[in-house]
Amino acid sequence: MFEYAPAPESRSVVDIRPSYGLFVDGKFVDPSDGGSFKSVNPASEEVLAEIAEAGREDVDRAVRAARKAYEKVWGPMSGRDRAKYLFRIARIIQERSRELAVLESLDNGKPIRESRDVDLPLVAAHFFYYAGWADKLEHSGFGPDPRPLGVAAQVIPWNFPLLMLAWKIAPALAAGNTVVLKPAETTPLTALLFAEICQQADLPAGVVNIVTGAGDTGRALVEHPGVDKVAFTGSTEVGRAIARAVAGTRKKLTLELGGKAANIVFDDAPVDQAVEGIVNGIFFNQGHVCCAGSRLLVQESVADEVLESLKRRMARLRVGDPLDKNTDVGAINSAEQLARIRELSEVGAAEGAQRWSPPCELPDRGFWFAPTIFTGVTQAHRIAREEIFGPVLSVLTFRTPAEAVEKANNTPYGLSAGIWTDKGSRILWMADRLRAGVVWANTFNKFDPTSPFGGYKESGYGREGGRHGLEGYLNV
Ligand code: TXE
Repeated sequence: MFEYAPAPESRSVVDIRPSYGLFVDGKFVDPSDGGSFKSVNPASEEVLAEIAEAGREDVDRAVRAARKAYEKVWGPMSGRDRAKYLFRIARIIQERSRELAVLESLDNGKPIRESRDVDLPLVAAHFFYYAGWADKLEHSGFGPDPRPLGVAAQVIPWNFPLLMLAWKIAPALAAGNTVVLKPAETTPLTALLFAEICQQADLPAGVVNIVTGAGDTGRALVEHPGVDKVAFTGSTEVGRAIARAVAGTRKKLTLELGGKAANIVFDDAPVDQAVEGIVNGIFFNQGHVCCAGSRLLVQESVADEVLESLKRRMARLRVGDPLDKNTDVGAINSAEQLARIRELSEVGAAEGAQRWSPPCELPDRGFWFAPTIFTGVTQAHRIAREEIFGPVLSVLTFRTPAEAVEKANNTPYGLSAGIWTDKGSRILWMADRLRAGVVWANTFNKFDPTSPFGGYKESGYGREGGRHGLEGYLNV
């Protein structure tokens, strides 16, 4: 057992205020009914700040501010001027990336190595990338006069708080829309720091509005009649509720929902490389990843070898203090998510799969779950079908490529898949048949602002990233 005490040097780079208001029309304001909630560090259960809870009246104020900014300033502005603001935001993000990374790790629980080396560079890259589009929309195959949609309502989850914000806000602004964004209730802090960055960049008031709160705030936002576009990333269940709320209105909708990706290892794959890919696929960000490789499909002839090597590798994973640069697996984001992971893990054991975790000391405070694998899993098991959204891998085997395809596609989801093989022709054969929005070959969890991302089936619809991501915010 160890007492979680964040390294003082890292902690001091962020200046967390005791309380935060809502960011509406360029200013931090108090919520109309004074409601608030707490944001907690999941690694220590320490309260980080008191956060304003937006009610319907506050959401209305934010949507009106976004409408006014859209009609008076941002909509009529030239793409070239919009680009200047986006480039300025991108540069400030780079300049303040250490602060943003530490704050993200404190609020979310993810290892600093990931927030510093993965999330933050990608956040800046998205703003740079979409800044480059803002003055080129007329010359890029969108037709003669592509127009923004208007006011975008954006609701995001807690697993990549700032990166999901960037995926949503950067293309929306580049295309000329204004936004009201609601971060997840467990991870509002980097969105609020982003609001300060908008002020620092002199972004015109009302172009970006941040309303904090839980599901009721999100519901008020997506149901608001002044909204032209709804973009949501989160659970399939809430995605369905949002699709129902938006049906029959003029609002356009993009949904990025859950996943249950197969990471498929063939017998000709280099074992060490595949094992790194399996570990990255499921233990990156504690498995709180919609495209996590949460089902390992391993060819029967190499299953024992791959599993032995995987267990040896897992025994070397360091679980603990998210601010320690040596940490591989951080804290689970919330008590609720930990309860969900524990419940499904118990179901897996009760249904007869064999559970294994490396010996691993977990801190006594905070929310933690040891990296876990289940072997002997069949397709009927719930842990093979349901999204666990934690550091838990379900292992299945296959004999032929056709069987691998059949098993990989046997899921209501279709967000991503991975293939590990030495044969190029097999990669193409598999990729043609896998019903997943992203298929990685001999790598996993690779993201780039130039690539569209999104799902088949219950993983949602619409694409984010690349030029396709802009289409979701344009009338062409
Ligand atoms: O998600 P929610 P939760 C999956 C994952 C996880 C499960 C539950 O399996 O275990 O969902 O997580 C807002 N109208 N994913 O409960 O509730 C909410 O405030 C409008 C996968 O945290 O979907 C938050 O901002 N908004 C996923 C956001 O929706 C509503 C990422 C997501 O929360 C709302 C997260 C409503 N009625 C969870 N209810 C992924 N695809 O990456 C809630 N919200």
